[in-house]
Amino acid sequence: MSKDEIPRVDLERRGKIALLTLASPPVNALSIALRTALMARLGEALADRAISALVVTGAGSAFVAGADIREFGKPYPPGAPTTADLAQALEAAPKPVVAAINGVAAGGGLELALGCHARLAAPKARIGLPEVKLGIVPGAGGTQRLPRLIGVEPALDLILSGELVRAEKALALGIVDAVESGDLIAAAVAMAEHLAAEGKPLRRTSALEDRLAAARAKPDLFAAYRKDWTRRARGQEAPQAAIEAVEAGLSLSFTDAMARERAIFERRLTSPQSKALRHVFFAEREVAKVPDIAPSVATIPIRRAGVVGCGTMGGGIAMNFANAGIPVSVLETDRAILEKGLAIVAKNYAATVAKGRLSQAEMEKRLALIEGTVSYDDLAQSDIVVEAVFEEMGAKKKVFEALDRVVKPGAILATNTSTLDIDAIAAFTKRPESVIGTHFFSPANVMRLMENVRGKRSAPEVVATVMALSKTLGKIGVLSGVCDGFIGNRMLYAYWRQANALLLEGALPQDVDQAIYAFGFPMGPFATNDLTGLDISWRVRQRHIAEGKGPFPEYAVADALVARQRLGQKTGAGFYKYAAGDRTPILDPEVEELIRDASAAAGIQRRKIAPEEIVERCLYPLVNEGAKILDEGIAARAGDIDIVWINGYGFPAYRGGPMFYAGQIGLATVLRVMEALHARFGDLLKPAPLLVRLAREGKGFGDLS
Ligand code: T1G
Ligand code: NAD
Repeated sequence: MSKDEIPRVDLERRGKIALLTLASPPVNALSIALRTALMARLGEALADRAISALVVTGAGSAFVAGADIREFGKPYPPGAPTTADLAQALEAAPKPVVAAINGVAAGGGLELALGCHARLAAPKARIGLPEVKLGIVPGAGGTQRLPRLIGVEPALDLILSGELVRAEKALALGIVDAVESGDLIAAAVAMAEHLAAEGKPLRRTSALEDRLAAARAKPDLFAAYRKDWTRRARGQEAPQAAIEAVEAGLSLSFTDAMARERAIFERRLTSPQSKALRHVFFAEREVAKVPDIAPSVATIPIRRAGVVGCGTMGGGIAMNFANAGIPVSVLETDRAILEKGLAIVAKNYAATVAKGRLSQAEMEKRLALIEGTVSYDDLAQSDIVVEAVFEEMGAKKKVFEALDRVVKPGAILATNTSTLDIDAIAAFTKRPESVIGTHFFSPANVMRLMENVRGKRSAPEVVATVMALSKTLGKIGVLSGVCDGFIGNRMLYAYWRQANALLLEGALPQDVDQAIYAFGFPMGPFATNDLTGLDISWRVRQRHIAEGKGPFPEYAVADALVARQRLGQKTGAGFYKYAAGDRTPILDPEVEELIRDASAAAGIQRRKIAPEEIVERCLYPLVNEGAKILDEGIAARAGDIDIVWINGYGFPAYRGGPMFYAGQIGLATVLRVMEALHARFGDLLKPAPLLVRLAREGKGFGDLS
C-alpha cells in the first residue's frame, strides 16, 4: 500500500472474530480519514451478529503512531470522530475488543489500546504517550485511563518523560497483558475468543478505581511532581499541564475529568511552545533529505572505520562507531598519547556502566571494537576515516596526504574540523570527491548533532553516505555548505561577538549568562566559553585577523584573560573561577575590575542593560547571520539551522530554534532591532537582505520551503 492510497481499515473475519487492521503508511497516524474509517468498521463489526469479539491491529511496522500531527490546527469537519470518541466506543463495546500491538503505539495509538478490554504486544512494540514532546498533553483519555490501569505515579512518569517503552517494560508496568513472540494476531484472536466464551464482565479501563486510591493517600504527590518537573523540564509548559490533567482525575468523575483533559489539550494545541515543538518534530525529519541528492543514490557500506587523533574529540568519535557495532582503529602520533586517549574512552564507558545505562558485557564488547595504532597501515582498509587532529592547516595537510597515500580507493576521508576550509583540505589529496566534513560536537559520544560539510567536490554518494551514517551513529545529520564556521559556529561568532560587546557597555558575564539561561539555554556564552576553552576561540580570532577579518575590539576582555592564561575550566579560571574538581562558576572581582578597565580604555560610559536587551542583542544578530546562511545556500532550509542550534548549541527546543523563534517574534521586529544595531555598529550588523525581504513581505523563514 503506497503512501498516497486512502487510509483505510480492513475488516477480516477469523471465525467469529473481526480483525480490524488500520492501514495508513508509514505509521498509521490517526488522520480524520483513518478515524472515520475505524468508527465505521467498528460499527459494522458490532452490528454483525456473527461476530462475537474484535481484534484491532496496525498494518506494516506500526500499530498507531498517534494523531496525525500534520492535521493539528487544521479545520475539523463537523461530526468527524475524535480519537477520544473512538477510545470510548471501543471501551463501551458490548463485545470484547483486544488490541494486538504489532509495533509503535504512541499517543492516540496507545489511547485507543487503553480503550480496548485487553492488550497483547509483539516484542518489538514500543509504547508510550510522547505528547509532551510536542508541547501538548494526551487528549484522548491517556491522562485518565493510564493512571487507572497502572497507577498514578507510573503513569505520570511515562507521560512526563514522553518516552516510548519496550514491550517487556510495558508488561512489567501492566500496560499490556502479555508479550507474544509468536503469531501475534493468532494469539489475539484466541484471547478474543476466550473473552467472548468466558462471558465475564469486560475490563473497562475507565471503571478501574483501585489504582487511584494509592495516590489519593498522598496529598503532596502532585506538588512534588510539579516541583521536580519544573527543574527537569525547565521552561516547558506541557509537563505541568499534564500533571494538572492527571490530578483532575482523582477528584472528578471520569466524564468530567475527560472534559478537563480535553480543555487542557486544546489550550496546549494553540500554544507557541507546541507550535515550536511540532516544527522541530518535522524539521528533525526533513534535515535528512538532501534536496539535490535522490534517495536512490547508492551509499558506501561502512563496515570498518578509522579515526586520526585520540584527543578530546577523537576518542568520542571512536566510541560512536563502536556503539554502532563498527570496528574502528584510532591513530595517534605516539603510544603514550594513544594510551592516554584510550584510557579516557574506557573511563567514559565505565562511567556509563556505573550509572546502569550500559552492561559490563556490552562495555567490553564495544571496547574490543576499538583498536589503537601508531601506523597508518592499520587504516588502509577503512571505509571511512575521520581526522580529529589539531585545528591547524599544517596538521590537517600532513594527515590528509598520508591518508591519501594509504587508504583504499573509494573510502571516505572526513575531517572533524570546526572552522577550516573543507575544499582546501580536500585539495591536499588526489581524491577531493571523497573528502567531506563530519563535524561532531563535544562530547562527541554524547551530543546528537553531526554537521556534515559538503565540499565543492564531495561526490553525491559520499554526501548520501555520511548523512545515512549520522542515523547509524544515533546522530542527527545536518548538511552544511563550506563557509567559515559552517552553520553553527558561524552563527556562534555573531552571537558571542555581541555578548562580548555587552561586557564593555555595562553588563557583567553573570548578567549575560543569566539572561540567556532564563531564555532557556542550559548555559550562557561566558560559562560555555570557559567550558570549551578561551584559547580555542582566541586561536580562531587570530586566524581571522590574519585573514584580514579583524580587528575585534569587542573581545578586549577575553583577550586580556587569555593573556593572563585564564583559559577557562581547564586552567581553573576564565570569565569565572572554579574550585578544584568543581565546574560551578564563581564570580571573580578580578574579572569585574578587568572589565571596568576595558570599558574605560575603550572610552565607553557603562550603563545598566536589561535582560530583554541582552537577549535581543545576542540572538537577533545570530538570526541575521542565519538569514545570510540561508541566502547563500549554505543551509538548505531554515529548519536545518534550527536543528543545528537545538542539538549542537542548546537552543531551547520549545522555542523552535533561532529561525522559528524569529518567526514567532515577527521578522519585522527582528529587522527593526537589527536596523538600530546597524546604525550604531555599522555593516557588521547590517540586516541580511533575506531578512529585509521577508520582513517587508510579512513572511517568516518557514515560508521559504
Ligand atoms: N503524524 C504525522 N506524521 C507522522 C507521525 C504522526 N503522528 N509520526 C510519524 N510521522 C511521519 C514522519 O514525519 C515521517 O514522515 C514518517 O512518518 C516516519 O517517521 C490524541 C493528539 C512513530 C516512533 O508523538 O515518534 O496522539 O519524513 O522518520 O524513526 O493524545 O515517528 O517520511 O515524510 O519518525 O521509525 C503522538 C510521533 C501524536 C509520535 C517512528 N505521537 N512519531 O519513528 O520514523 S499526538 C507521537 C514518532 C497524539 C493524542 C494526541 C516516530 C515513530 P516522512 P520517522 P521512525
Ligand atoms: P585535541 O588537541 O584534544 O586532540 C588532538 C589530537 O590529535 C592530539 O591528541 C594530538 O596528539 C593528535 N594529533 C595531532 N597531530 C596528529 C597527527 N599528525 N597524527 C595523529 N594524531 C595527531 O583537539 P580536539 O579538541 O580533539 O580537536 C580535534 C579537532 O576537532 C579539531 O579540528 C577541532 O577544531 C575539532 N573540534 C573540536 C571540538 C571541541 O570542542 N574540542 C568540537 C568540534 C570539533
